[in-house]
Amino acid sequence: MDFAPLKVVVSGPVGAGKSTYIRTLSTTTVVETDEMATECIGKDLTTVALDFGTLHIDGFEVLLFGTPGQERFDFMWSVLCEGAAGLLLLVAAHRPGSFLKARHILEFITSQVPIPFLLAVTHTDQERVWELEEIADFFGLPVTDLLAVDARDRSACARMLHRLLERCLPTGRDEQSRVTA
Ligand SMILES: Nc1nc2c(ncn2[C@@H]2O[C@H](COP(=O)(O)OP(=O)(O)OP(=O)(O)O)[C@@H](O)[C@H]2O)c(=O)[nH]1
Ligand SMILES: [Mg+2]
Repeated sequence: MDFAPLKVVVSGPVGAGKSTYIRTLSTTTVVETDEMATECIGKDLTTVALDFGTLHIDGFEVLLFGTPGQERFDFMWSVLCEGAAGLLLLVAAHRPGSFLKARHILEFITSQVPIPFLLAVTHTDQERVWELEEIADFFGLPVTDLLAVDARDRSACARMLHRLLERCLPTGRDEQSRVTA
């Protein structure tokens, strides 16, 4: 039985790993809109419109749409969230200064489209990181809404997506996540 493709939005503050996450998981050529950053954001390139990639997982075709992280491109959030089945909000554990912004993104998106979401906590391998429980407290969420993920690690990214799909599909499948390579 064929299922309609599922749209998943990957959002979060600058440098959380959104573009990396989509690049890591996509099995088709990723559409990227990274340009040289005009502000000091701790890296050279930044997404200015969207990232787009696709993959098959758990029998579904998933369309991954990444948002820009910079505030001045905030208008893209609602554009990209139209028709989305779920949201992955990426938050870098070593950048607590970005948590408020991340909470704002989460509140904005889920107030526009009340979709299931998970917090993907990246950069947990860095020094001086916040623990998952502390981040959950900051967001006022149960710790079960958070999962540590290295956006460069394909298995970890697939596990995260599998967990989100279980939330998007109430009759979600229990079998191990299968990513088509
Ligand atoms: N050490 C470490 N690095 C990571 C992890 N996840 C992602 N990265 C790196 O962090 C950087 C994130 O950059 P991007 O993927 O461009 O981040 P982004 O969220 O798309 O940023 P904007 O488009 O500017 O909003 C990349 O250099 C990744 O390789 C992680 O868990 N640990
Ligand atoms: Mg990006």
